[in-house]
Formats: sequence, structure tokens, C-alpha cells
Amino acid sequence: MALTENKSMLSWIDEMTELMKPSEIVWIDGSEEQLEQLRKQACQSGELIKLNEEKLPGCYLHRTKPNDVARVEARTFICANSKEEAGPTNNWMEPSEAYKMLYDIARGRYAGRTMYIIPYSMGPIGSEFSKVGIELTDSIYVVLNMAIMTRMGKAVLDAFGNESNDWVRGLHATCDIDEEKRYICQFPQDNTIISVNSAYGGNVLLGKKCFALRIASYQGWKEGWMAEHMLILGLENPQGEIKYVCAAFPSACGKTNLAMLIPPEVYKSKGYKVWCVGDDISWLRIGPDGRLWAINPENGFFGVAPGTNAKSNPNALASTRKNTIFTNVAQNLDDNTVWWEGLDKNPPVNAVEWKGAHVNGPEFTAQGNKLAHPNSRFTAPAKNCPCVSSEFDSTTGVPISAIVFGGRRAKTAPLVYQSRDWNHGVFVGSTMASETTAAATGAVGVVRRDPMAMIPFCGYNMAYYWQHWIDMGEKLGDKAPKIFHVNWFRTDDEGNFVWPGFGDNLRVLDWIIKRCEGKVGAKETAIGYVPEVDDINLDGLDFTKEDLAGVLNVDTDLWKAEIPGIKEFYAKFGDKLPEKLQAELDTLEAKLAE
Ligand code: OXD
Ligand code: MN
Repeated sequence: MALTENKSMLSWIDEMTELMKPSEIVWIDGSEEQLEQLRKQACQSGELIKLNEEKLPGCYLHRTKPNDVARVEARTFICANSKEEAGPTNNWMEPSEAYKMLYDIARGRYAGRTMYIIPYSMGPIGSEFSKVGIELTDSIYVVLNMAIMTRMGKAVLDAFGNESNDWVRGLHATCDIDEEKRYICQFPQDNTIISVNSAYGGNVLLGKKCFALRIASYQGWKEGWMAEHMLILGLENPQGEIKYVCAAFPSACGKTNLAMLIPPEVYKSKGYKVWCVGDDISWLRIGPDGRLWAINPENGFFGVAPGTNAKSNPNALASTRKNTIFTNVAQNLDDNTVWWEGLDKNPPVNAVEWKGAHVNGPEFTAQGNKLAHPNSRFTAPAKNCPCVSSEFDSTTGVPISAIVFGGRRAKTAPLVYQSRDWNHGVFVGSTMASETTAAATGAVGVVRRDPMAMIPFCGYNMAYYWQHWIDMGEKLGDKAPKIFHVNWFRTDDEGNFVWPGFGDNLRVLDWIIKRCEGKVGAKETAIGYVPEVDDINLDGLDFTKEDLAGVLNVDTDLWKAEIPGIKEFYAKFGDKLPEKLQAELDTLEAKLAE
């Protein structure tokens, strides 16, 4: 029986039922009973493996097909009405052609299968920030992951009511997991997402990247708010005051680690604490007080497992100890637990590697093989996190004091700098870049531009997106958060990272908050404000002031060498590039020439 009487929902579901021809239809009501029954069913079919109930209560392991282990940007399309609206950084397909192609691929593909109807809310149910979606899927794995990553079930529909048509349609069909016919398509003008031939998280948990970033960034543009690829954290000082920061880094630059940071001892002992509101996405609106407020639209973490350990991120590890779904990690058959590279130094002897082969872990890894896929994941409830913020479910969100951009740069960007003002900050975000590492591409030091870490996720022309940022800054006026850039990845001449990173990044956050409060000065450089060496607290750290001066150094020649790359990147946007950004580029060039 349908869980809603909303006509726009029911008629779309009817249309999709006609197209997909499911043998059975199940509405997901969000009850623990129903989810438990689905877990049992998935264990019987082999889709999930139940892990050790004592050591990992409520945890399961899932293996995807080896050809389906990551987001596929080359097969991700923004089906805007015109190519120009999708912009030069997105793949584009004409919407009617895309619908035809996708419906041809998907037609009848639920035959003999169950269609699960998942009503979900991105953001706390009933919050003004929140948006509702319906995902149709034939995968229990998707249902169970969505149950962790979103607020879902009947309560969402009850709060949404029967009138509104403002909800996102999401169709997922597993089909044959055929890479050649895999498509992840967003139709921003129609509030619609269609994903076929994949069963991997980022491509099929439609609430996450597809909705909360691609569709939502478009909605934010039209409706006057912002959807960003940003973590949200709260930094509590010994007086109990909490200041909130949003930060955007490209994938694989440590967002989850920063979001759950454990302060170094000198800070902890004084009473400093870090609270995690979100590790990946934030939705930002101007509040009644004129400040910028943020919520995390998600309800869980879809984190990369390899490298997560008791030292790098104890809070993330703790989050995975119950009610978690692991994807493509290794299984330890001796105690039916999980393992991944970087968890500890002891790969299990009696192991099943991520593709399902039974191997001797130490021998297998000694031969250079990976037991867990490098993009293996945990899907963990946010409430599991020991440092989850008390504001996590707040319907009004948290007020943002600072926005931090970051990238992986060996030499150019200093440890931290502050933009001169909002528009300069937008310029800094728009020129964000990371250098590739040898492990990733074989070509070391290739600069990849990833503005605001949104290159794979902006649902419309990035030039319009930048203009939207500029417009938001105008509305915020002097209540706008201050904008910073950080780089934890400066290297010495031997290629070793200089700054210790991890928990010690709090020392940089501390400076950022002091700047927001006007409690500390700074040195003006061509690229913005850089800390004075005495203003970053190095207590308890084996790191000299000379070392610090080294990572704070702004090398004018290197920055001059940056300019042609920025120009080349901006040129892609032609006359759509906001004038204010061109002006910022001219200012930078002039300041570097001084
Ligand atoms: C992610 C990503 O999975 O950014 O969060 O790739
Ligand atoms: Mn991400």
C-alpha cells in the first residue's frame, strides 16, 4: 500500500512502474523491522555477509563487481536544457535524447525483481533547509545504505504532505553492471536523477553526490542558497564557546580527518574540543540574523576505509564499530571481522580479498597486492561518531564563521592564508588546485584545477556558480564568513611532508578563528594575509619557528608561474567568467609585479 497520497509522487511512481515492470513493489517505511528483514534477505542471497556480532555488532560486508568500484566522472552527465548551462566542466547530453537512451536501457529491467520505493529527506525532517527525494531501486544494498546515509521512511512523507511537487525523482536500476552502458545522469530542470548499470555507492546512493551536490547546487542557484562539497566542524574553546567552520578540499585531501580531528594534548588539556557536524556536504543559507548558516544534509559517513586507523582518525574508526556496511574491504575469516591497508600492520592470514578470493594476507600483500580496494568504503551512522555535534539534528543549522579552501600543493600555497575580502576569497576558491601524486597517475606534480572541490559535482555552468558565490557575498555584506586557504601538504627538498598535519591542524584552525574574531594580526602579501610566525601556537610540537617560516613562505616566482595556468583555466569559460573574478586575477598579477 502506498505510503503517501501525494499525486505528483504517485503518478511518477506509476509511470516508472509501467517502464520498469517490477514483479513486486515494496515501500520502505523506515522501520527497524523492515530493514532487519531486508538484511536477512540480503545475507541469504549473498549480497551481504554478516560480520562478527560481538566485535562488530550490526555490521555487514558487501563486495561490488570488480568493474564497479568508484564514481565514474566520464559517464556522469548534466542534462541541462543547453550545453551552455551545463558549462565547460560538465559532460552534457540533451535531455530528451538522454531520457530516451536511459529509458531504452532501463525498460523492463525490474522484471523478476522487487522495486523498492525509498522516501528520504536530505537534512533533518521538517527543517526549512531540507529537501525530499524518492529513490526507486532494485538493490537491497542501496536501501540499507540509504537507511544510514539519509533520514528515510514514512516520517519523511508525513512531514512532506500531499501538495508539494518540490521533490527529487531518482531512478536507479542495477541492470547488468555493464560499464559501456553505465550512466549517471542529472536533469536539474526536472529535479530528476537516473543511474543505470552500477551498484557502487557514489553512483547509486542518489541522495549524496547526485542530489545533495549536483541537483542541489542548481536549486541553490535558483533559490538563493548554496550546496557545497564541504565538511562542517565546530571548534569549542575552554570557555565553552563554539565557532563553526566549513571546509572544501578535493577528494583524498583529508576532509573526514579534519572533520573529526582530535586536538593535540596542549589544546585538549586546556579544554579545546572539535565537534563534527558533517564530513562531506554542507547546505548553506542566509539566516534571519543575516549570517550564513549550514546544515549537513546527510545522516551518515560514506568514508574511504584504507588509511583509517586508531592514529589517523580514531573517531572515524570508532564510527565503524557498529551498524556499519563495509564495501570492498578484506574479510578476516578467523574472527569474521574486516581489514584494510593502513588499519594496522597485520594483514589477516586467513583472508578474503576484496574480489572474493581466499588468500594468505601477509603473503598476498608482500607481493604488492591490496587486500582491500583503495576506494573501499564504510557506511556508518553519524550518531556513532564520538565527536558528533549536539547540533547535528538542528533544524536551523549552525552559524559559519570561516570558510576554508584547500588543496595539495608541494610548494606554492603556504600552510594558511586569508583572503582580503569575500570576492578575493571566491577567486581563491575558483583557482583551487591539487598536484597529483605518483600513486594516483604516474605523473607527479600535474596541477588539477578543482574550484571549491566542485568540479565533479557542480550541476550547472561553473561560471554562473562563481557569480552566485559573488551574489551571496553581496547579500551577506559584513556578516559574511571570512575565507581562508590551507595546504597541509608542503614538502621539503626530499619530498617529505613538512607540516605534521592531522590533530596539529587545530593550530591552524585556532589562528583562523582568532582572525575571525579580530584577535590576531597578519602579514599582508600579494596573495592575502599570512600568519606572523609567532601567531601559530607550536607548544608541545617538535617544529621550529624556522620550519614554520618555511611553510608560511610565499614564493613570488612560483606564484607568477601560476598565472598562465589560471588564465588558461578561466579562458574555458569565455565571456561567462564573472568580471569580478577577472578583476581579482588582474589584482593578483599587479601585486606580484610590485
Ligand atoms: C566522496 C568523493 O566520495 O568526494 O566523498 O569522492
Ligand atoms: Mn566527497
